[in-house]
Amino acid sequence: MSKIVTIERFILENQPAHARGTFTNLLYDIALAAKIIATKTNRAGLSDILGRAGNVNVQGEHQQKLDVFADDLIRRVCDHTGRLCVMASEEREDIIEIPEQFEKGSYVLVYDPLDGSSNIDVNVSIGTIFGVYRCIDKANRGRLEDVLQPARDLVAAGYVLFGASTMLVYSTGDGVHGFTLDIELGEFLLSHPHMILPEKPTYFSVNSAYYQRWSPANQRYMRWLQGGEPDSPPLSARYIGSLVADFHRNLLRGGVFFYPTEANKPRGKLRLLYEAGPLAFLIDRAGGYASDGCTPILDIDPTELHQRVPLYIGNTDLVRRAEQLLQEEEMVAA
Ligand code: P6P
Repeated sequence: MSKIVTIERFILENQPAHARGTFTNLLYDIALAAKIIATKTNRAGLSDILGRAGNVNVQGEHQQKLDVFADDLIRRVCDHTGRLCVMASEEREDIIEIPEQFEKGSYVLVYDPLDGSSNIDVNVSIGTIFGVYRCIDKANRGRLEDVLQPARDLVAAGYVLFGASTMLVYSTGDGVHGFTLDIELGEFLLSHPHMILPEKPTYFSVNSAYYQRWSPANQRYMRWLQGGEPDSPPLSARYIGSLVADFHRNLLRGGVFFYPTEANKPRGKLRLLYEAGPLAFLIDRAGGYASDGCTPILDIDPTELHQRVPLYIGNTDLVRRAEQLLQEEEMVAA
């Protein structure tokens, strides 16, 4: 029987000495928030928390009650600890400032509190995505400039997957590690140390219903993934419609997820700061690659909190193929 390692013990044993303390405690805070959200999510069908909260978020999407709960909970767990100087959430139009009465810390937390929320009512896996930066301007901590950083400057990123079991997967740069929540103990236990993307991919993930809206290059990419060309890889298709679930499965089995631009979505659908960026950090640490079709996601400088970005993420050679086809299309168009 392998030794039982809680996330707290793992963080303490694996965080470099200089990062122990505030940064380590911030990761605990995120794990605590994940446990609380998990209890609500697991009972979502029972505690009348399902259904719409009656209001619409900054994205113009109907907020589900669980969305509102998760967003508010993460803020309340993190805003008074003195570890953060500012936060940003998918559910809030502006940055989340640290209340005056609390000490400001040195880190920035960006998060999507409950991605895939349209799946809440149909009991399909949903997830939380988070990223942690250092504050840039120590003198004027807690401004938009501290939040708008490229994903390459993340000091940590991860996600919580609320599925058949609840998993927390994170990286501080040295490997990607997965923990599964033991609901009897109320502890996240190390279950997937040093997660590495399999060299041989298994799946491609995309909403193929939008095929007619794509550019010829993206349509050709889809046909290549479907085995339509001599050098096509042997893949199967899986699409859950919940980014964290699709990403997690591909991380374990190998593959590519993409959400390209469309005629009515010139920048795609997914957000750079708190969706594509943290996942790009993770896939990079697990041996894969993420691109907007032209530029590594890690190198894109955000200009707005909620800016969208096309996303191709997974095995490097699969993502590179998309870049090659899109580049050829660019050259033809030029
Ligand atoms: P579509 C969920 O709403 C989400 O933001 C991601 O979790 C998911 O990958 C994507 O949108 C699904 O979008 O257009 O395929 O329904």
